[in-house]
Amino acid sequence: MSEEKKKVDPRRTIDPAALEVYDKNQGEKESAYDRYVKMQPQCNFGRQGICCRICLQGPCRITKKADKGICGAHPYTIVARNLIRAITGGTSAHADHSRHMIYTLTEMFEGNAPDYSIEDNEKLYGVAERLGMSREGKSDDDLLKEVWKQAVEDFTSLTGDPCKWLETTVVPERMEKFNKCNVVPRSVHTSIAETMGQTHMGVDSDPVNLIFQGLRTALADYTAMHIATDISDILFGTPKPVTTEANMGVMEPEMVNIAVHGHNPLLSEMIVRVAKEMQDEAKEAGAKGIKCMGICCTGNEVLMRQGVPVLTNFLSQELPIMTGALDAMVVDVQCIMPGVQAVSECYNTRIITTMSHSKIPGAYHVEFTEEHAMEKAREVVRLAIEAYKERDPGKADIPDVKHKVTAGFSFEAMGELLEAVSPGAPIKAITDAVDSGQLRGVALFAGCNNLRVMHDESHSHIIKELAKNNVLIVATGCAAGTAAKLGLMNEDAVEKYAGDGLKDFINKLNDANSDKLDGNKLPLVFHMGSCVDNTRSYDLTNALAEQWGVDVPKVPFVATAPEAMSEKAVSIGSWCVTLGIPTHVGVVPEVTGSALVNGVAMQIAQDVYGGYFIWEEDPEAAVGKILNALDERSWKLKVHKQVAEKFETELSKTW
Ligand code: BF8
Ligand code: SF4
Repeated sequence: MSEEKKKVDPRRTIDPAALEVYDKNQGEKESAYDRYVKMQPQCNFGRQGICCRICLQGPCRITKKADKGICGAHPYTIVARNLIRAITGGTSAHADHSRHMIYTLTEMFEGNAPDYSIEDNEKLYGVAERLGMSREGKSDDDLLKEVWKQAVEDFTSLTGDPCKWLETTVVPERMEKFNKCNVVPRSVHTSIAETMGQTHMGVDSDPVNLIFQGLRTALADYTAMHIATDISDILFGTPKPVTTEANMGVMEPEMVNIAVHGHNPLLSEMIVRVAKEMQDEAKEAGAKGIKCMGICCTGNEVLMRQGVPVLTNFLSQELPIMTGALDAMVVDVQCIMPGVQAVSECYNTRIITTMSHSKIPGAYHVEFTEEHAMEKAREVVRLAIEAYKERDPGKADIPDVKHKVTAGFSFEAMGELLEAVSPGAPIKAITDAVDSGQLRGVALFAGCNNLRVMHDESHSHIIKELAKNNVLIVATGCAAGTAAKLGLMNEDAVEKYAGDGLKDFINKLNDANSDKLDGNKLPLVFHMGSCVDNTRSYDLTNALAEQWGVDVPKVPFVATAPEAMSEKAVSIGSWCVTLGIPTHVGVVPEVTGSALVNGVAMQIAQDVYGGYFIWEEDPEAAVGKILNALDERSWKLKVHKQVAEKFETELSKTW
């Protein structure tokens, strides 16, 4: 290959705002786009998962000459261990987030978190009821304490009892399957510790046993995520439809612009609240006011509950700083590129870290505490106002790109919308539409951005094509970020991209719900929240299974992570498969070095759990494979229903 051909173009995005900022700064300030090019070519051993660094004799790389590690580990052991350690990394990150939510409740009960309280009693009642707790004779605080106790138990138990959050959110057939396959997690922390122990040098070398432990850990991940979402809703409110805007054009040259970035809503919720109170302080500093906006999943959290505009998603997180108009970027945990600090030093942006275990050298640090949450939030906003005073107004150059966004579709909000067209059995609105052929199924867009593929392109292409083919689309995380930034999360996109069936389905919902939408209409892509909220979409899948009276592997529901990047995406994908969902990943993970492990992911998983992975990097080909997966399920469902009717028997439980 000639040198010329090997060159990678760093303009690896289709986001017009990102491209504009990148082009204006090219060569001067480095971003991930440039670093990706410098990193080429990347190591193929790592890419295939056949590099082992688990003990200090390594790295052991599998080659034709050396077909086993120094200890004798086969490639299948090395690949399986690497894979399940990635699942454990993701689970640990979600557990970190979820544990923080639980810890905040602990502090509340002890009177050490005065700024937090129960915001959504109905959600508390719903969660308690699901967990089998009676409300009788209990105050809300008592009930919350009981929920908290169960959450602590699900996190720490050493006994064989299944995690309650898992057991109570899946159809019984799934639990039977998990019990049979011995993948029921004892608790979140136990699963993490078990996997690290099991993958230590010289412990488990059986790839299937290792993978099953990985799946147990993935189910622990699901448990931790569901707990995090439930507690967030109880403390901050369950999202309802809300309309705002997205992409870098949401910054305003004469405002104090603050981006909240990361994942944890505990501080960002407070920042958004105090920013509303501190408008006068900003005005005294010469600004017109304060504008908060979000990046990554902290952004999704405050978008869903407070209608805070979306600034950008993961891959372009350094670029808003390069506009010269961003006064502060407040970060908590996860998916924060250390690179933001170096860029901020060329401008007037203050990077403010807020968590004791997530610091960046050179950044400001305002340590968040539950006890002084509002006070800390004020401190952060004040730093942003100070930065605004020093900003050179002539240098702010904001791309004129933004789109209307309607978000806020929690499982409960979806239920309310559907209830209006199908009273008493809301989910039937979807199952009927699939049964009649109006909808071809449901697809969840989840996951990140990854420079291995063009930023935002796979998301946007697959969304448009599935919509054209009448697939109902829900989204979370940075996939939802793409849809928001590129104008796919509003009513105009329905007109432009939806096939006739999907259009009719959405319009029927619009007509029945006009009172709830503040004069707006429903979007093409329904935003279900941050990555941790992927469990909301599983609640939807589970409700579909219950409505049809089948196990999840018969439900025409597909998950897709076209631009997956993080270990969290690996753990989410793994629980999706274990819970029975076909899961497309648009960036082939590091498993191809073992035909056995790859085969388990793509085929054996289907035989055992009903869910399976589809690796497909080409977005066009991915559309075909996703539609096939949906069609196969709808067809089987129809055939099984016809057989049950004809012979007056129960609906077959197999898939
Ligand atoms: O948890 S989608 S890049 S921000 S990991 Fe990260 Fe991926 Fe974005 Fe949210 Ni999820
Ligand atoms: Fe090599 Fe085995 Fe050590 Fe891995 S555990 S680095 S394969 S010797």
